Amino acid sequence: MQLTKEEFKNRLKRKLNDYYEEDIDTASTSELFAAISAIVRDGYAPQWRRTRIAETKQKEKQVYYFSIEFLPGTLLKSNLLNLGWLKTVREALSDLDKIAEYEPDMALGNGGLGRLAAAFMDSLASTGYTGNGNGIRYKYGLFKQKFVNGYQRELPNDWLKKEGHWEVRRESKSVLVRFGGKVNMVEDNGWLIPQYEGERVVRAVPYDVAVVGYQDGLTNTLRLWDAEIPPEEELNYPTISDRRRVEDLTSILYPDDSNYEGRLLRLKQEYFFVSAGLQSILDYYITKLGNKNFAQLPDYVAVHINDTHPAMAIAELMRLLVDEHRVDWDTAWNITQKVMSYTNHTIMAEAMEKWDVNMMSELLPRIMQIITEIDRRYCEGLKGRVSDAVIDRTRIIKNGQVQMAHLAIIGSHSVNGVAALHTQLLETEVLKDFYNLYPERFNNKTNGITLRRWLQIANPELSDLLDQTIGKEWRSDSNKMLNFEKYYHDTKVLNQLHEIKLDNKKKLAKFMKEQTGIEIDPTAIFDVQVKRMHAYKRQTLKLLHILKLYQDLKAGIDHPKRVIIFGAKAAPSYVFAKQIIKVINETANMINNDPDIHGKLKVVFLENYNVSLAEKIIPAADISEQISTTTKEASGTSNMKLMANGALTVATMDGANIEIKDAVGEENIFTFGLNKDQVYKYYAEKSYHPRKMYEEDPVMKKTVDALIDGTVPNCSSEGQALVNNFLSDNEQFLVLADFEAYLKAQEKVEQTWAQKRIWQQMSLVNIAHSERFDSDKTIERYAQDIWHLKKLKIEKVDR
Ligand code: 26Q
Repeated sequence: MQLTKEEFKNRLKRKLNDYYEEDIDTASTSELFAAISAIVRDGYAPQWRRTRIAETKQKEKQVYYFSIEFLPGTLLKSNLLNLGWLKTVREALSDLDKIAEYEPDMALGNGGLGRLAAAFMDSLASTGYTGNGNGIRYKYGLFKQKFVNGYQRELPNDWLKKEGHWEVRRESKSVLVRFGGKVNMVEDNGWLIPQYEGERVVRAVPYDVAVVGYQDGLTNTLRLWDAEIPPEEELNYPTISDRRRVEDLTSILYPDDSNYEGRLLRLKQEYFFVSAGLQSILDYYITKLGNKNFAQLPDYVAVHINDTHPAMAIAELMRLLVDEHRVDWDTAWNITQKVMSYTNHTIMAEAMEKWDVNMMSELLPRIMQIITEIDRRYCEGLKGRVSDAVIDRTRIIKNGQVQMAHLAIIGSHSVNGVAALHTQLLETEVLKDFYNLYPERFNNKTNGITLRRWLQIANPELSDLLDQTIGKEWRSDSNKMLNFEKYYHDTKVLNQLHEIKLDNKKKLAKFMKEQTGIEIDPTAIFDVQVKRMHAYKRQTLKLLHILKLYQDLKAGIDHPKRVIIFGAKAAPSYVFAKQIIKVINETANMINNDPDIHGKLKVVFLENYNVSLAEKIIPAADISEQISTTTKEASGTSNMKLMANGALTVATMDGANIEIKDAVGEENIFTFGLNKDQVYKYYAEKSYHPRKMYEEDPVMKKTVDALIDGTVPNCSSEGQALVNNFLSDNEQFLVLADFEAYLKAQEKVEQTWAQKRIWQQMSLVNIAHSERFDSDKTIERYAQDIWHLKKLKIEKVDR
């Protein structure tokens, strides 16, 4: 029996009355939110319990997804949707959207990597696999971004202060994690066991968040760890600053998304959640599954490490098996390799994690010993079989540093990239020595997105149109979306598509007006670039395009009306990224207030881009900017969300853009720019001389000069910094090399915009083919190829 409107209202009345002695029309938004979320928790509780029981009974293999970031956004609507209640509740409460806005984003991640982890959690539950997330319960999520005089300011994101949380504290599942001290190996019955001295003991307390699968899926668990002082250790933490050091462990999420910094606290965080997670896995294996035969562990457990941040799991599992459970080294190593698998998310050298050996020895003496032994055996095993140079390049410990990617590859049975090109580059360039050694370990798993959130929740109007045309099955079977292509010549559907987009643009225009005061014409082209601010993603190329349009309009050269919308946070320590923000904000200010432009061009940089803001912007986009330097964007996922919502992509042949092009066909995407061979040629031959390009191309020169000739006000030093960067032979991201091609691609955009029907048709093809990037499909491939999972059988429940 499905929940009816009346039944929902009765439950809501009861909760409001019990908790607050209020009624639906007298309760405040926060009270309504707390009451509705309590009803939702009651709704999934039976399924959560059944999933747990089925797990212990059926004993199917489970995957544990270890990630230092999870970025689910808000959970109210997605839980309602997955319970099958969203429509009913929307009908019962006209202001559901307003109530839902009360919920703070669970922003325990920086960007793509964290969002992918959240999407995978949803997909595992929805496709029927038992998958558990393992991460950190940060007290403060990713910083809140404000602009002051055009500069980025960072404010703390105190997401836990509001009530109505989804988490359950599971004190009884706490474990202890040890740091520092000295370790001596002593003999015990012929076995060398470590004796610790003077170490600090921290208690890891799990907070479990239910991951509700779609419709008849499972309800899985995302386990996030908090750090506390163990009650029995109180005396070892006598001072306030001792106590604070424990709190600090899980206090903040590192806001750097690509620049590696070897900070001690980060190393502590990594070990903390890895050790806690593995201990709880082994506890479960021993007590619930009643198994002490660790050789069988790989038949029951897969541990996946999301980038190298959890790579210490390899050494920690060895420690637990060898030291705590007395498994011999070779057996333990065999088990570990079979259990572990690793996803790489970047080829950029500056993002590769390396930890100082001395730092690691001091903080984690036993782990460092184990890594040293893994490294020693690795080198010894290869000696004489491959050249010393290869051993030297691939070993784990080098120049006093632990190469985490090498540890991850050596200790895993699977290494995957996140888009076809990215995996190819791993195999042929970045990790080619490893590929030659272990070709069978390498595989590609192109990223995906949860279409449920990006269509059914963010774009209900488009979802209704799909229902009316192709039927509702696409909601649980995304393959069906391909049928939407049958409406390619259907004028009525094309017009409806246009109306829906216009409607979404009106809503966003209203929101932008409220946020920024800028007046927006919803019939203009909405040109969107949303992602972290980074030199390689080239928001700068978009900026140059804006300046070119501005100069044209000033000179009387006409262009269709356009609104350029940015959303991007810069890492607080990333000076260049912050300079770009300042310059874009000043450029926006100048253009938006220039009467000569007559509103033909507007630039809106929305503050604090996050999942919730993405849900507002993406359904309103006409153009999706995916303009990274080819080879640099591992995959990208906003590209997928935008195409699913009918935006047309302007793209370099980088990351998953290539697969988007393959899916929609060349005629339904605007591609431009250097290909991978051209990019590598510039690097190899050191033949990039942008100043020459600039001197020889008057259009380029005039555009770039706008940053330093006083055209853009209030940012002369930042403007100069950008220009110096563009003109340097060392500028790795080749901005000026792609400038002309980018302008040409944008001219094509304008010509296509003038042919409304063709635009709608292209949009329709993009929507239909976004099915290819459904994360349910990605997760099926991980489940089959890497983790070897079987689906859990579970009965349907009444909600
Ligand atoms: C590392 C060390 C110390 C502190 C922070 C970090 C750190 C944190 C986050 C390094 C990297 C990240 C995040 C990387 C990320 O989001 N990468 C993106 O992953 C997406 C999912 O695979 C891809 O689509 C994007 O192309 C990739 O940039």
